[in-house]
This record gives sequence, C-alpha cells and structure tokens, in this order.
Amino acid sequence: MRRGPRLLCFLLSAALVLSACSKPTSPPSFESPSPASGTVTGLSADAAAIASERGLSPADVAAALKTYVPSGKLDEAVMFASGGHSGQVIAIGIPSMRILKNIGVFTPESWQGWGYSDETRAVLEEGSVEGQLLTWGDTHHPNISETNGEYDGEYLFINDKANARIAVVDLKDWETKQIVKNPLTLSNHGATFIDPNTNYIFEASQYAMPWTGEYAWMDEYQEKFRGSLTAWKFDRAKGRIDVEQSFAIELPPYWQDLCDAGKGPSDGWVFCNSINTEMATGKLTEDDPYFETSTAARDKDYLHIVNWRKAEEVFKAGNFVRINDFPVIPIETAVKEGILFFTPEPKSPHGVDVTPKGEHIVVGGKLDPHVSIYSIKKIEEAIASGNFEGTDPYGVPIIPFDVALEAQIELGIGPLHTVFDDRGYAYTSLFIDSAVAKWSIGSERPEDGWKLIEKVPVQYNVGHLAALEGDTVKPGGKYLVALNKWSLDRFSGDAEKGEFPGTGPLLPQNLQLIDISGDTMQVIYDMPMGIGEPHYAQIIKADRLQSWSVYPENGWDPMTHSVSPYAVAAGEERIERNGNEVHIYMTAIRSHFTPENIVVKKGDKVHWHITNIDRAKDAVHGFGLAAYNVALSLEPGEHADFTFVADKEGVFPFYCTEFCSALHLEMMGYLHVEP
Ligand code: CUK
Ligand code: CUA
Repeated sequence: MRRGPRLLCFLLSAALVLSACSKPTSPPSFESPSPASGTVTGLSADAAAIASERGLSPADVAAALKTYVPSGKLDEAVMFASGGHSGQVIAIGIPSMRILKNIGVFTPESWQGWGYSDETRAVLEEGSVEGQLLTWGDTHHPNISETNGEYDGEYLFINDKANARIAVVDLKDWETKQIVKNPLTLSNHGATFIDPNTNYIFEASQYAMPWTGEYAWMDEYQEKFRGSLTAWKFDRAKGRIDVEQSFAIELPPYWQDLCDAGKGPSDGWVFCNSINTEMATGKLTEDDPYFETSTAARDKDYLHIVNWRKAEEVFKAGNFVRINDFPVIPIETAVKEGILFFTPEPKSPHGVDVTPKGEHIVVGGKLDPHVSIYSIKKIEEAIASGNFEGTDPYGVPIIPFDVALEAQIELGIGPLHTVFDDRGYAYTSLFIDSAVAKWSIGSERPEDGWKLIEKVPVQYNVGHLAALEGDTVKPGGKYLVALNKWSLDRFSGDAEKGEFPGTGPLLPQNLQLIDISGDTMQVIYDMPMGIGEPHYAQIIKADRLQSWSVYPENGWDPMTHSVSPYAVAAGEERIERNGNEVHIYMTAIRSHFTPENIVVKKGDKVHWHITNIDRAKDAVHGFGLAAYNVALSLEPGEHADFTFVADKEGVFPFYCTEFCSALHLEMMGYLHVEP
C-alpha cells in the first residue's frame, strides 16, 4: 500500500504556501499588446479577450489550437531528433513539441545512469577508439527500423559523426544497447541509413584518411587516403549489429556525405552524395586556398550509386580483403562486379533522398539553386547498356549527368535535404534562403509536373527537415519540422528596451513545426533546443511504438533482456566476502535499500548488485554514491551492477536520486570503508 502521496501533498502544499508568501504583492505589469493583424472572431468572450490582451492574431490562435495538447492528453506522434554534439537522442511529442526524453547514447547521462553501471559502461567502452573511452559524440542521422519500407517502431539507429560509430537504441525501453566503432575510419556522415527491411545499416565515411592506424602525409593523398561505405548487418532477433556479417566497400578519397537506401524499384541500391572530388589537400603553403574554396572548385561531384545486394553476394563469396581485420571489397573488385557507379551532381552537393515510391533520387546542392532529380530506371538502363562517359581516376564508371537525370527544379539558394508528404509533394530545406520549398513530384502529380509550388520562411539557416513518416514508403503528411541551426531573433530580445536579453552568447537551436496539411505551409510552433545541434529527425506515429512501462520480470538486465545472474530477490539481500572481493546484493523498494549499512575494508574490490523489486509503473529509484562517481537509474524491475575499488577510507552516504515517495529523502544508507 502506498502512503506516500498524501504526505507528499502536504509537503508540497506547505512549499506552495511558502513560495506564495515570498511572491511580490503587486501584480506583474504588462505592456499593452502590440496590434494584432486581425481580430479573432467566433471565439467565446473569454477566449477573444485573452487573444486580444495577448495581441494574438487569428493565425496565432489557429496555430495555438493546432499544437496545444491539453494536460493529460497524448501526442499523436513522436519525433526522434539527433542531439548533435550532445551525443544524445531527443524524443519530442508532435504536435505539442514537448520534450519527452533525452536518451543517453554516446555521452554518459547521469539521470538514466547511462555509462555508470557495469552494463552500460561496457556499451560505452565498446565504442572506445584505440583503447580510449570517449565521453561525447556528434549524433547526426537517426533512422527508425523499417519493415517493408514503413517504420516498425522497434529500433532506432544513430551515427556519431565525430568518431565513426553507430549506436542501436531499443525502443522497448528507449535505451542504447550497442555501440560499434568502425575499424577503418575515424569520422562518418552518411549514416545511419537502412534498407526497407533493416537488413543493413549503412555508414559512409566523411573525411577521407589513411585506414585507421596508418600514417601518410598529404602528398600521398590520392594513393593512401580512402573513403568507405560500411554495411552493418542487423540481427533483429538479437537486436544487435552482427559485426561478423558486416563488410565495407572501399571508396575513392572523396568526402562521402549523405546516403539513402533505395526502396521499391530502387531497393538493393544505396546512394551517397559526395564533396571534394577535387581531392584537395588543404592549405600547405601560403598560396594554397583553404579547403573551403578548394573543395568547391569543380562544378560537379559524384553521386555514388552502390549495388548493396551485389556487394553482399561478393562478400559472401569471400571476394574481399581484410583491413584492420574487417572485410573490405576493394574499389577494383567493386567496379569489376558492377557494385559501384557514379553520376555527376551539382554543386557542392548535400543531401540525397529517395522518393516514397523509390523511383527517384533527389540531391541538393549547397551552391546550386536546383534540386537534381535522378531516375533509377534511367540509371539502371545506362548501366545495362554500358552508357558511361569514362571513369574517375579510380576506374569507377560515370553515367552521364543528363542520362541519369529526370528533372531539375530551381528552388532557391542552398537546397539541402528533402522529405515527402502523402499528396505527392516534396519539401526541401534552403539553407541560405532560410526557407522551406514545397515542390511537386512530376511522376506523382502529372497535373503539376516537376515544379516549385511555394516557399515558407523559417528562422534561421535550416538544415534537415523531418516530416511525419516522411521518408518511408507511406508518408503521413500533416506535419513538417524544420531543424534550424540558429535562433538569432527568436529567443532573445533587446535588453535596452527591457526585453529578455536572451540566453547568453550560445544561442539555442530552433525547431519549427510547420502545418503542411493545407494549400499553404504555416509555421505553427517554435521550439528552442538547448542541447547541441539537432541534424536530422524522424517522426513516427505514436501508435507504432510498443514500449514497456515496467521491465517484464524483477532482476531484469536491460542489456541482455533477461534476468541477471546477479538479480536479488526480497529476503536474499546479503554481503559476501571472498578474500578482498566483496559482493553486495541489495534491493531497492519504496522507500529503503536493503542492507542500509555496508562495511568494507580499504582496498577491497566491491561488486555491488542492486535490483529494484518494485513493480508499479512509476516506482523508479535512483542510486547515487557520489564519492565513487556512481549514478544509477533503477526502473521498475531493473537490475544494475557496478564495480569499484574502495580506495578512499571514510563514511560515504548513498541515496536514492528519484523522488520516489514522501520518505524518499530517507531512502539512503552508508558505505563504511574501514581503514
Ligand atoms: S547534415 Cu546536418 S544539415 Cu550531418 Cu545531415 Cu545536412
Ligand atoms: Cu527511491 Cu527515492
């Protein structure tokens, strides 16, 4: 029986009385509202008065009504956004834009105990680079697992651009389960992109370099530096990447950028745009240009067209070399076996997105006002008939631009990324214009043809877009989110006018929700994102998710999804000593740990095992042992272990870090380390 809440209410009401007492007695003064651009009619007198007092236009009121999710009601979709250089993933409700959770991925996260238990630490350690544990990452592109091209809501994959790593998050409990480090290279970007049945998670390298561990100076760039496309095999039954079944394809030392896997008629292909086909080597002398200029010298780079099914056959036939103990299909083999082709793409390309029906591939160009739309049918015909305009310096056949091209549409300046809706429209971000362009897919809307429909300004410099299931075979329409880089005038005012001056010199990023259900796009919500730069996001209908609210059994190890061999049941709490190794078997339940007083000797190796034996949905406990840098989250049924050497003598309080009951403060104990 739970007694907690009643006492808690008493404490809370006491706190409210206290804080009310300390409030200023005079009401806050409001400046008169700025003139509204219209009058809101048809509202109740109360609502109209509020709109008028707050200076809200009819469009503002409509936006508020479209995004407001009343207390107690649920969002209809969830956006999983990269957290950029926070190394996390952020889950956001749509349309409310409420942050639901930050998921620790590449960065330790103390609320979730991520990186502090033996189990989670082991996952972070899997992602070590040359033996060094890394404590940050730069998450860019989340991908939700798919079945037949639709999100199935089971897993989420995300890359760490900074260190060429891939993480697997299980959406049953929203926890990271695996981090794999690419053995060939040290940065990635074209990741994570999956095929329509999640056979493979593709990862293209970003900055060409000698294979990890090798050294070369820039004068050997063309011979020694390389790019790669890695196909990580996903074992859905295990919920893990199967490294043994994974392989890579060697690529020329261009900077492979974004990728997307084909679907429908293009299933079996993966497409990656690239930059720096100039193979620039940076500023080596006073006279050399910076990379900024030298990587943009050519008018076109190469869209990489990769037949992953054929590559899989070649890998399974053993036709590869091993580099850093990882199977790599050399460029020469890839060319000979018909795995790798190029076609030109203008200019300083960025972003490649396959249309929902899988017939077309859309490429943006940072320095080109068009999107270039390629046809998989034309590409396959060119390959079948050997219609090439020669090869690149590494022997890769090049399909002529106008042969592969279906259409080009002039959209504006700096087109980057494209997503899709359910009506045959595509939406492309325009980085320099700070706008979103809506255009029609000619093959799906013959009445419109390939043309620009309209643009809506966003604030500011938009990178990726995310639309409701907008990169699947069945986009949901309705919602689009612009992931903007900076928020210059959005969350900071003019201090001289007495306005809120802002958040200090580091501005939050700005995510803007856009209603795309009507004839014109409407920005309906601004959401500051105060944690890294979210690059990409995917939005899944909430009813596809099947998350657990409690672990299935007590003593559950979330990393193995089974009961831990160290699980502790009520009544079995104990301390076992074996030489200088001490095992502590502890339970947590509202509102105490058992045992509460623990004695070890200085120098002992301590193995601490804790099971949360509460089964109620909200009965989360934390565990903080600050002096030994331990923070755990013990969700209902969860078991965690941690290990340390008791090298500091003294008395160390530990406590539950979640406000789990009225007597939560009393949920504590002492670790005594005897001299
Ligand atoms: S990239 Cu960030 S805006 Cu890493 Cu997907 Cu294009
Ligand atoms: Cu358990 Cu606080």
